[in-house]
Amino acid sequence: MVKIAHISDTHLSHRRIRNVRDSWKERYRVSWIENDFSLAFQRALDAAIETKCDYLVHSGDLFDVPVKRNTTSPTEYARAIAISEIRRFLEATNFRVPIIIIDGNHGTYLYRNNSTLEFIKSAFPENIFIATNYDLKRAIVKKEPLKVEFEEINFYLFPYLEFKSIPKYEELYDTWISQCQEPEEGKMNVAVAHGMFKNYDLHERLFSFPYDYVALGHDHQQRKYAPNAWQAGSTEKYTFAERGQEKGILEVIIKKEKEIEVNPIKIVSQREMKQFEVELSSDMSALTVEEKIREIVVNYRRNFDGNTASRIKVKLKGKTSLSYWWTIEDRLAEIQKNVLTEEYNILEFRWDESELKKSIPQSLAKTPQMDQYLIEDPVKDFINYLKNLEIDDDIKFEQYAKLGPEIIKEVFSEGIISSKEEL
Ligand SMILES: [Mn+2]
Repeated sequence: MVKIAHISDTHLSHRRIRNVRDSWKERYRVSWIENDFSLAFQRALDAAIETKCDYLVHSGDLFDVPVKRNTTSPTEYARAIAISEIRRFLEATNFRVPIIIIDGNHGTYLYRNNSTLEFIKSAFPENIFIATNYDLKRAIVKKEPLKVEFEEINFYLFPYLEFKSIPKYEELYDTWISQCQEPEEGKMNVAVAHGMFKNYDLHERLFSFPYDYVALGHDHQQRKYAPNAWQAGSTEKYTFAERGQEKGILEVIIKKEKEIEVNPIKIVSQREMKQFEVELSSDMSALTVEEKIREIVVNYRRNFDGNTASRIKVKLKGKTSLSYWWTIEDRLAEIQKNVLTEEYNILEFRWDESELKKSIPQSLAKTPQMDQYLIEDPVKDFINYLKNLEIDDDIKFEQYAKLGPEIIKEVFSEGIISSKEEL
């Protein structure tokens, strides 16, 4: 029997800049939200110690940054927490538990050949085994496996890869998995991967092999993907979409007769993350809307305390007119300014108007609307949209027709995410 503690998406060094109170837990050192993620990491490792596991697996996004083109490095505070917490884990387990960590889409300089996992590895070279995005690319090119082998168990590693971005990539990746990542007979075999089907960054091929367990990361909701595959979920709420989710880690027991047992272990955060819905109608004045929102925030009117302050989102629904909306937006900005002060126990205040329908005056409504297009085939739709605009200048038309699709491809290459917040 082998016991694995599976944790994921700890996003250390996660910071929010917009819509949050400019307040620090320790001035110029660590902000409150960043501290939440540090505490969650600490709790996750506490839970892992409790399981008395034989191996600790982290399935990606240990650090929140760098991400995509944002090459910001993790904060020094987050780096120190990572090292000191891992040391604490190793000491508590007498340096007997190997730690396996893979790169996600966060914490890695995707366009450079570096990962933040490298300094973690160099701090504990005997105990930590990593696989970076770069290691994966190299393994694919050299047609070599990417795995860590122990006497009784092999770990096959699948750091994050956007294999769908180029058809050739997908083919190469598929071939590589089939040829290099096959489980070994007579041993226990575990795959560790960062990706989810919804985003097309998790390869089906992984599920064609009889791995005893597939430790998944990237999906912040803890859940079972297949009888032998689980997403551990994030350790702290990252977006408001996660406000109702239970966070935690997984204890995975693999038995000789190839039967697995997966036990979720909860991690509880002290921070409240709450969403309020406000329904608007076309005849509702900005003043009425303001009053409705003031009725919500008044319940938080007490001295600010960073340990217990809430993260609040107001979701606006229904209808309004565009001219009302401009005033409402001004009011919202005013309310935000008011509540992110010492007088309210609010850490974050934001609003979301993505589901609010704003009607525009007839005079402005003559031209076709961009949002009626870009649905089926964004590039083709864009050309149709251009035609409908009846642009007289041929040169301009050609320029738009050339530039537009390039921009669309760039924007949509990341996939369309319904919420404005990103994972
Ligand atoms: Mn991720």
